[in-house]
Amino acid sequence: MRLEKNNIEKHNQTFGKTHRRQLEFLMATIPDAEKILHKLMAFQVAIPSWALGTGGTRFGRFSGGGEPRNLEEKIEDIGLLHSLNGSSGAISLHIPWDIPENPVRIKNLAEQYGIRFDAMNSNTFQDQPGQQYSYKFGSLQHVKKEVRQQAIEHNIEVIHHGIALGSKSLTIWLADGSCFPGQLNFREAFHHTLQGLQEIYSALPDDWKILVEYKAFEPNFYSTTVGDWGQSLLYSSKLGQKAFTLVDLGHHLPNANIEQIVALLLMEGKLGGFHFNDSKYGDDDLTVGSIKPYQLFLIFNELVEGMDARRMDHAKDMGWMIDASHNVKDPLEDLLQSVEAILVSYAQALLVDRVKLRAAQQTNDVVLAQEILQNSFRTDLRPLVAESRLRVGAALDPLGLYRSCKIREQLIKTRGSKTQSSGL
Ligand code: RM4
Ligand code: MN
Ligand code: MN
Repeated sequence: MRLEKNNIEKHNQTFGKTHRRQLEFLMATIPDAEKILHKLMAFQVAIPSWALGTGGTRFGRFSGGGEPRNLEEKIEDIGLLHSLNGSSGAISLHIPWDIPENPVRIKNLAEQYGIRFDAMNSNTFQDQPGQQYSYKFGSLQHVKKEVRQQAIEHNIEVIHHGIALGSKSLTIWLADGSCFPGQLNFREAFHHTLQGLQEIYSALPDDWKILVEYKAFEPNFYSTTVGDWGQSLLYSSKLGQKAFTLVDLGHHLPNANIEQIVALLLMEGKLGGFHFNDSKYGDDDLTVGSIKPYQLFLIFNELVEGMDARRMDHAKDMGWMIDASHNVKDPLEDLLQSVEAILVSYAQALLVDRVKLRAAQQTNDVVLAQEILQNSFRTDLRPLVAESRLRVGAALDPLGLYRSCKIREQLIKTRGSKTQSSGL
């Protein structure tokens, strides 16, 4: 289904007066408000094709109704999100969960919704029907050459799917590792993995990037072969200029200082992509900003600072994606909340007075430095984010409009109450 333009216009008219009152104050008190607005309008966050249905844990999955049954319906759902918030104009595909059987048709369909293809994701963490060798003991790290070769070929096939769709990057997340001491020779596992990545790298078109994602644990619980940002940086440095590290917020050990990791990776020119989610414990994949919004702001603060230092384009020079699992919420509502949290934190980071912060740092004024950061974090910039939506023709209150239009009910009517999407 599509959201009619006049539905959005009516909604924006109804809430326009209150919005203008709230906005006026911000515009009058923030000198750079217009600049921030333009950056917000340009910012797009990719939606993963595997997160449009209900997710689950290994204990169960409680599917909702109206889930997309194929790639076309997933694109339709992202189209809905994008028309509501104007910031979800990209999709990230996981192969083989979402193989585009007819890439030309899929590409055209996405274009109709204003959606482009962000990073492609390979999958060597599950065995697929008909697959010759098992990944039970890893893929690129595997002790057997034929298993490694199969994983390499899969990744090259994913690159080819991506080329047909106009994607420009490949994200590799490996579940490789070991569950028990003694199971693996760490150096050998590293070398096999590096060799595999090098072969994949050599199949990469010149204008592509390869993003090496790390994760501390799960599904392996003793060691992970790309376990942290140091290991990922080692691989991406050895691979070359087209290789970067990808940070997924849920992939660290508890209390890791992710903002510092981000700052140093940017300093090295090696941060290429980002997966947003939130967590209390590990890779919980909860709604962005739902547990630790201050940490999200601090991370954005370093992203803005570090990208500006390298004169990077915030919207174009990084792969931004949500990587969450929606186990108890309507996936589309959850995604709307996540995108909102991302934009609010981004706006707050743009608000930080960098000149004053630098002066406070240089005089060791710890108190003032904290005040500067917290002043930005505690400023309610939601009206500015809403204004950026208004200016691109999206809704002032995407979640409110989603509910008042009864979108989920309509999706259930057309797709049925017992559908299940491919994905996690
Ligand atoms: C992993 C990781 C990857 C994602 C898979 C589904 O934990 O976050 O990015 O593709 O989950
Ligand atoms: Mn991820
Ligand atoms: Mn994850």
